[in-house]
This record gives sequence, structure tokens and C-alpha cells, in this order.
Amino acid sequence: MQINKSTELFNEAKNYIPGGVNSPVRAFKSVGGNPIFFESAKGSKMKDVDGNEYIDYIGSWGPHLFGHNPAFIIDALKHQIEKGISFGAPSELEVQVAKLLTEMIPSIEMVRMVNSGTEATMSAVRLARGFTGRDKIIKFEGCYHGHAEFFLIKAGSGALTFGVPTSPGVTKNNAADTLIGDFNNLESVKKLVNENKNQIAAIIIEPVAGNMGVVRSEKDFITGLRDICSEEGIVLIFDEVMTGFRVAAGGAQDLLGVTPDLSTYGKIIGGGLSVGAFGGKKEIMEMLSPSGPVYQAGTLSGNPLAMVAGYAALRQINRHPEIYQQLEEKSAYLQSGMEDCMRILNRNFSINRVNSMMTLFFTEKPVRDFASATSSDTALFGKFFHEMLSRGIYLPPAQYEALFISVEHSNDDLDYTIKAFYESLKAVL
Ligand code: KE4
Repeated sequence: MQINKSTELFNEAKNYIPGGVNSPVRAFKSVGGNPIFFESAKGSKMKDVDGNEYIDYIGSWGPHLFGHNPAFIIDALKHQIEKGISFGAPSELEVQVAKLLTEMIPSIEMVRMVNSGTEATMSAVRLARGFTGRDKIIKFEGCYHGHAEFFLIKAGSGALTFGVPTSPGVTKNNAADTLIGDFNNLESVKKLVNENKNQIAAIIIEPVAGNMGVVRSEKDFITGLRDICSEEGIVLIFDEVMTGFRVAAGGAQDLLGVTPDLSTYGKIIGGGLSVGAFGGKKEIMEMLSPSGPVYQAGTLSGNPLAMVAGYAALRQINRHPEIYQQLEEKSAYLQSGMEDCMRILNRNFSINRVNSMMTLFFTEKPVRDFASATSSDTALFGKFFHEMLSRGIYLPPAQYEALFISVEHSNDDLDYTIKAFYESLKAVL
């Protein structure tokens, strides 16, 4: 496998871009080696600048439910691009997307479009603080909600991967207002709520965590959070940036049967373009400027080009809910094949999967929380990652991430991946 041009580009990139990348988790820091630079992608495949082809399980970190460059999104973009990319003024497309989101997610009575998951979660917390008049929030160790300061305390994803769960630059006051609960431990939440009576504006959670690796919230825990928030006047925010339209047509709130007060979205709802959204109860959302005093804004929020891509993706989901059964079958087939391989190799690493998001943890303990997730052997993961890469399988370059299966992953792709998995695991054990 030739990767000369990738390496040249990375060395050049480091002169102009911090760490040579525009998002840290892409940098291969935790797995070693240099990141691969890509040139094109279609369906389940990506091609790098040296002409190597890979089966892609990152899917741009979640957006590509339908694989890369699905025709129905490309056609929508081509049609719109001639008419206008961004107006900085309202367009019918924004109404269509907002209306469709409220039809597809029952808890969304009103919604505001933004440009990333971070903007969505950051704005949802500000709205909850404005609505309740309270300052504090509870987040959970290992959950990642984007890079707003008050989230970068014991965060997951890249922050955890690089061993800096609490980032420099986060002020003491920010940290003081962010309380940290233990995922799947309701007692830890009850303790924080009792110690901070009437001071907590919101509890924000990934209802199915993807950023400590995949860890599903347990029923008693997530229903207990709902009860606590209802009793204490705390806004329950489901961060569905990753799980929204990924784990079910109605997202994690549909799958788990728990209704949040606010939900945040990103990734899939942009069809691959920069779109985020937050929405929920009308009485809360109407606190947002210009209908209310809580300020939030964005130059490119709801821009027509992003809206047509997002609308095309959402409409495809709405018209074809059967894709989730297809994704379940594909993903279960891959998991089962991997487990068969581990049985042959006499290993029992934990695989956590919720529909088409999955993590192989290099630990033989069941993984149900942050502590068990971080018992994984990240060095072994790094070696495994490169063995798979050398066989043309592109996995997330970090243990504490989720991989994603798309509707475009064929049985041949999955069979080839299972074979590569066996050879790669054998090579590193
Ligand atoms: P963005 O600002 O990256 O669009 O979304 C932040 C975010 C918020 N909430 C959840 C649950 C998320 O997973 C994310 C972003 N996910 C990471 C992958 N674990 C994005 C990849 C990256 O940081 O490059």
C-alpha cells in the first residue's frame, strides 16, 4: 500500500493547520502513524490520494446513513446550486425542513437550525438556562457534546482519546457550573441534584453514548433521569447529534421510549453538509430570540444548499423507514461474524452495538459505563486499527468512538471485513 502523497500532504498541512488537521480525532494521534488524505468517495468506499480504496466505517463520523454521495442528495444539490447557495434571508426550504422534523420527532414542537452539533448543544444549554433562570448543568463523564467550554469537562471523543477530558481554556467558573454524573448511575445524579437544589438548569446526555465508544443507557437510569427532571423543573436535553435518525427513525428517544424536553441534532440531518438543529417544547423554544430574550444566531443557519441536502436525507428516511431493519440485519451480520472470529481465536472482547452504530472494546469486561469502557487496551486497539487499514478497512482511528454501517455496505463488503477482522486480530494477539 503506497501512502506517499498522504504523508507529503500531512507534512505540508502541519505548516498551516495545527496538527495538520481541522478536527483532532482525524489525526491518528491515539493509533500512531499519519492520517490518510482522501480524494473521493462513493457508497461504502473511499479512495485516498495514492489511489488506495477502503471500505469506510466512519461515514464522515455519522452523517452518511445512505453512504457517500447518494444520487438523491447530489441531484437535490445540483438543482439548488443554480438557484442560490445562501440568501441570509428566510427561504421556503427552511420551513420544509422544520415542518418535516416536527412531523418525524413527536417531542419537537419547534426547532432552530444551526451549523453544527456543537452549536446545537451549546444553544440548547443556553436556552435551558434562560428558561429556568438557573446556572448549573449536569453532564456525564465520557459523553461528548461538542467543544463549547462548559462541555469540555471530563468529555469523551477526541478529548478522552488525547487524555485531556478537561481542556485548558475552560475557566473555573465554567467548570463550577458543570457538574459531572456517572453514566448509568442514577444515584450519582440524585446526589448532585440534592447538593444543588434549584440550581440546575439542565441535564444533558447522549441517550445512547457514542463518544466513550457505544454504551446504551439502561432503562432504570434514563427513565430515572426523566422523573428527576420532571420533579425538579430541570430541562432534560437528549443530545441526539449522533443517534438522531441513526439508531431508529425517531432516534434514541423513540428506541428508549423516553421523551426529553429538548433534543439536539447534527450529522445525518445535513446529508453531509454543515447542519445542526435543536428543538423541543414550544414553551421553551419560544424563549429564543427574536420571539424571546435568549439570544442565538448564525450567518449560514438554514442556508438553502444545506437545507436541500438535509431535507433530501430526512425525506428519504421518512419514505423508507424499512432501512432500519436493513441496517439492523447488516450490522448484526457484521457483529456475529466478528464474534465468530473471536471464538476461534479464543478471545471475548466486548462489542456494544445499537442498530448501525457499534464499538469493539479491547476489554473482555462488559462495557456499561465510563470506567469499564476505559479499561480497554488502547495500545492493542492501535495495532489492530493499522492491521485493518492495511487490508483496506477504514475504522475510526480511536478506541472511544463508534463505527457506522450504511445502507450501502454490501454483503461482500461485510464478508471481506469479517475476513480482514480475523486476520488483523490474529496478527496482533
Ligand atoms: P459537531 O460540532 O462536531 O458537529 O458535533 C459535536 C457533537 C455533539 N454531540 C455528539 C453526541 C457528538 O458525537 C458530536 C460530534 N461527534 C464527533 C465524533 N465522536 C465528531 C468528530 C470530530 O470531532 O471530528
